[in-house]
Amino acid sequence: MSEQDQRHMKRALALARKGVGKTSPNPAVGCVVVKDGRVVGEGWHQKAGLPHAEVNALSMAGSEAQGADVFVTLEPCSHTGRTPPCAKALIAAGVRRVVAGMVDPNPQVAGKGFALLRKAGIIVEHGVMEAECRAINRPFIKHVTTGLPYVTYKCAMTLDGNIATVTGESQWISCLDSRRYTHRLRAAHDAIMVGVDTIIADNPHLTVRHVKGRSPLRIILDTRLRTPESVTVLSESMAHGTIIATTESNPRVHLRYTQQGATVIVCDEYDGRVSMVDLLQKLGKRGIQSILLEGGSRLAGEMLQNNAIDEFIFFLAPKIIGSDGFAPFTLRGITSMDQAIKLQFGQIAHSGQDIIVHAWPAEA
Ligand code: AOF
Ligand code: ZN
Repeated sequence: MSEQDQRHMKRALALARKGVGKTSPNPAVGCVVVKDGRVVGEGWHQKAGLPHAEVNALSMAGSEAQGADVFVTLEPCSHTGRTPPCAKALIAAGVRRVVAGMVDPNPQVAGKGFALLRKAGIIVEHGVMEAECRAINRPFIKHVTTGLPYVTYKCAMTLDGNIATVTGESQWISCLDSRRYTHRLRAAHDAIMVGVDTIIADNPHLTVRHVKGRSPLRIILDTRLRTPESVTVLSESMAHGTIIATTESNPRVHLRYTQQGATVIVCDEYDGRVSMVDLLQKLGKRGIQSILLEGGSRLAGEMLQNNAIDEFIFFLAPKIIGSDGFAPFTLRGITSMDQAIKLQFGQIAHSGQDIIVHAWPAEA
């Protein structure tokens, strides 16, 4: 790959990033059209239902697209979804070469876009800056290939690993900058998930307030339907965006919540609790691509044990609470280090007085 190709793909990635967190259930995609070394078109996918990145870039390029090279972070689509196939638009525009970051993992595309382009005599290359292209679409890749949502667990903890004091108080462990960051995270997810104990203890809003952006759905795990009807997330303006996941199928009790506008999902029971596997499958089917898991520790421990957490974001505050506090995961029975759940660190950054640590499950 030439230095110039890499430069153009970098630009396509920067364009794609403008859409990250806004395109669900679609991927974020960026595209650059280059003619005789000059950029003549740029575009990115802004929202599901709106034109794809290639179509936006081609429309900016106009007749200059004829004979041009196209750099796109994802394989151009070959199917008609909410919008027509990009591969056909590229063929119609008469481009010479298409350089893509990665194959579209959507089974409806998965190589068919490249095949269409090649059949029309267009030069196709792919795998350019593939790792970076994949990294911006982890939730899309997981959801489109497995049907399951991508789960990110976020927690604020003291430097000695506590998420609350013995009385359950946790406001505030992290600084204002970190809380703003959390609101940006919320705005970029389809749903926030918490356990019913968190709802009872904190009566949280679970909305986006500190930054601009839309509030995601709220999912409460509530095996025995203990959520009080008076909580904030069931208030008139919020209940329609709240889902209660339970195992109880008592329609009379459901009515308490559904009459307020909330949705109740009845799941299989596993070990006396909502089956995580069943719940995640049901949420995935509803088109929920990404979930921000915000606690409490029992739910986080259970999700961890089910290998259901895809990404971890820890805010580390320079504070110490000591041994009366609560740990971020309720998880018992690990007695030797080789039983430890192993993670690998990703990006580490400062956030006001805190440190943000990204981690992923360690590759086996
Ligand atoms: C592209 N360029 O910018 C995006 C692509 O329903 P539709 O028509 O929006 O199609 C959605 C699918 O198209 C999505 O699942 C993914 O496979 C692909 N997204 N493809 O060529 C784009 N956003
Ligand atoms: Zn497309």
